Amino acid sequence: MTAAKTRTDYAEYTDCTPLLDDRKELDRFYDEHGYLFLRGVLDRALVRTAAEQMLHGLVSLGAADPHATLDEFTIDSFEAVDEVAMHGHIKYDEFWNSAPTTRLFEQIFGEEVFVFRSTTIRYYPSQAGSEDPAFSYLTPLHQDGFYIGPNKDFRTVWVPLIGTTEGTGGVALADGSHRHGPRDHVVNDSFRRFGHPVRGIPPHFVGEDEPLLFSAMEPGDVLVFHAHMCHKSIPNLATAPPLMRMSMDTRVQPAASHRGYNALTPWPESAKDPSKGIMSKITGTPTEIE
Ligand SMILES: O=C(O)CCC(=O)C(=O)O
Repeated sequence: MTAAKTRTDYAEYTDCTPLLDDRKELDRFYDEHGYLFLRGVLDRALVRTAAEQMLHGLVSLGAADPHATLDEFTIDSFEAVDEVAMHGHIKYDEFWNSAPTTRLFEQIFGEEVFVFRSTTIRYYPSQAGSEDPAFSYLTPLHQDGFYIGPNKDFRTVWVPLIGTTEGTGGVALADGSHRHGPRDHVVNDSFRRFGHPVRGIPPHFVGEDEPLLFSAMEPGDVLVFHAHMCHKSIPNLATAPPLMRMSMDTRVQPAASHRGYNALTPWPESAKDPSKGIMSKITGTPTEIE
């Protein structure tokens, strides 16, 4: 069995901000490494608004103290909060499709883009002091392209709403792992979506030459990665202070590309539709419930 990695085992993401105005170098880095880490490029006021909307949602649903502030608040449990109701509080489509965000996405892609209607919102409290930590909502190693399609020319866009630290965790990327294309995913009972076990990549399927990367991020930073990038959640085990991890992620693709189920279906709609198998909720491919 492979031992769990400690935080210090992660190398840092490379800061690609200086490449943003250099089309050739930006594309060269993305082709080689499968990601772009850009610092301070999103409109901070818009990020702050989304963070406040998330806090407001948590207060409205009784999960956070009404006097809470973004700098110090926490909640008891991610799973106890009604995730579908939370989606009604966060105006992420306005955020993703705002003029400054669109300009940035077009600069990254070098062409007009379409932002998926499905966004995942994450408000994870620290489980550092918990006697029985439950992380089944976190993602094991996987490629978004395994779940999402049919076209694989989308990129995942991952945005922290408040600062992330080594303690609060976030997302770890296996550097350059997109270059080998799709990998086998096996059923993993500790990874559940909509209450069902779903597939992930066993850690030994990722090579020594694909080191896991992770860096703390600030509001305004963005991480963009390839549909075949192997990546996984890093749990929130923050102490002193036990800060929340608050982030959201969506997928963005060239405007002219085919639009699959995930591109066109808001998350709450797919989560509520009992007629679809778990895979079709995520991918739009009508396969069996696992
Ligand atoms: O934010 C996380 O914990 C994981 C993100 C992820 O797996 C994804 O964006 O596909």
